[in-house]
Amino acid sequence: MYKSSFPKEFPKEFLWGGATAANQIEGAWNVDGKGLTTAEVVRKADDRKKMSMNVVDAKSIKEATNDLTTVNYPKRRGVDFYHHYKEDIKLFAEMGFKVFRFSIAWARIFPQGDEQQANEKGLAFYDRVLDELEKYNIEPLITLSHYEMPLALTQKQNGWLDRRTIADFTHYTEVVFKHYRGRVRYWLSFNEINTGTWGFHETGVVDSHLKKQEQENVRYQALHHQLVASAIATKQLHEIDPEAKMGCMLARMQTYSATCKPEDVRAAQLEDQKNLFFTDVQARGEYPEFMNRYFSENGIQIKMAAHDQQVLAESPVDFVSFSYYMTTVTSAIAEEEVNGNMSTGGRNKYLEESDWGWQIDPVGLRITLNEMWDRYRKPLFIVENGLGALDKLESGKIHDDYRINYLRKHIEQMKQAIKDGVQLMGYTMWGPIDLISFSTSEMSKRYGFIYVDQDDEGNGSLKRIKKDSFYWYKKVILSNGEDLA
Ligand code: BGP
Repeated sequence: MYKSSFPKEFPKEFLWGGATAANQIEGAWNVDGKGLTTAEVVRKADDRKKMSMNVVDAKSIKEATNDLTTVNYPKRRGVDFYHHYKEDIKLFAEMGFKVFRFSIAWARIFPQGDEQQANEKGLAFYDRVLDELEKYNIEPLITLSHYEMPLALTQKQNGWLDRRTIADFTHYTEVVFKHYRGRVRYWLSFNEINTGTWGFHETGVVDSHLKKQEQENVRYQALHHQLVASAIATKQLHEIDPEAKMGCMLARMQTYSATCKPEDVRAAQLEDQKNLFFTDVQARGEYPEFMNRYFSENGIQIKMAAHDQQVLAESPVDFVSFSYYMTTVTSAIAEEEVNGNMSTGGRNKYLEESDWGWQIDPVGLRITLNEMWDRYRKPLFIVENGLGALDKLESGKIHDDYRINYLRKHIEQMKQAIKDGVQLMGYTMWGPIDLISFSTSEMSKRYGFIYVDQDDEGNGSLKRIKKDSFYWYKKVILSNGEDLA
């Protein structure tokens, strides 16, 4: 009889851990030579249920650069990981982390983005972080660009819209690959690259004055430059550190069809294709035909250099990573919209929502994993998933059963997907320590196993407190995903 060789449980070497980003945890925005970043000029949201990420223009940047406080710009203060990293990594180690995902702030290494000489103090900070991780045998997973870049590059050349940014970025990547050679096995190029279709926070391009179609054109152009830069970085990494692996990173958002009407199913398929397009390029090395068609039918013209297609084809990524928070629904006719981390979409009446209106869909994770595995046949890595919630401190404790429930249900579905034959490398839940929210820059939207005493205005002792979920995740890791009770 035929016997399956696929594992029935989490593989022994499965990488359990947590994920963060420099601009949401580090703080220390103006010390040790660091330059100002694009994330640090985005004001916190006035309405916490709305995105604050796309209201940046020349005027707001000017206002931000004249304001040297952190009150309106919370990503400047983060949760001061810059000075608490030893304590925080010790807590991650206590939970048994096998991997810690964090990003390097490009502007710590190259404050203006285009210097020849790197800022030694910036390189030294991440050396200290790596020393600490090595002490506890925690594998680093580093994102090269997580929703920020040196602001100077926006001011000088409008961020990724300018082709010169490719050279600036690949100078930075060459320097960090050489400097950290042998110490980092897993790298990611651009965080949630697809969200560049939503503008400034990912591309560093000021385009709010443009009409919609022109904006779309500009964004896909900037993203083309990132796709090329990502392929060049992959090639560099393989040459500089042959043991190391490069992954791409997508905000994966499966789109369901609102009905079984074929027109609706087709509308959902197109949404899905537009989402997967980025991973198609990064994992398969070429622009898919459906996207070329979409560009030509929508008046989008992407300028490519003669050798770009070859560069993309030469260096596909080694593994495919993605964030997973929700699924959406679409139909040929627009429906009621709900919130989400990158886009809005139709409401799914079968699903519950988080306090921020994000639809919770654990089974969707199994579907996503199966589809991604079928499409790419490259190892998958879930590098973000989690629940942003309002936590209450009660006599020094946080009883966050809602978070445990959310994570448990998603991990159960991961296990199902592994049994379906999906090759899954690891899972880094988002925000193992409370941090500044990406979309609203508030502190009260908390994801962590570890509570940080800081409010939305930045008041608080920054004391770290273990939540109930801290002890739960420790058990999950210790039992390699078997004990989810
Ligand atoms: C992803 C981003 C993260 C992040 C997370 C949660 O889109 O990669 O940086 O913060 O979503 O989003 P939020 O902080 O807005 O709740």
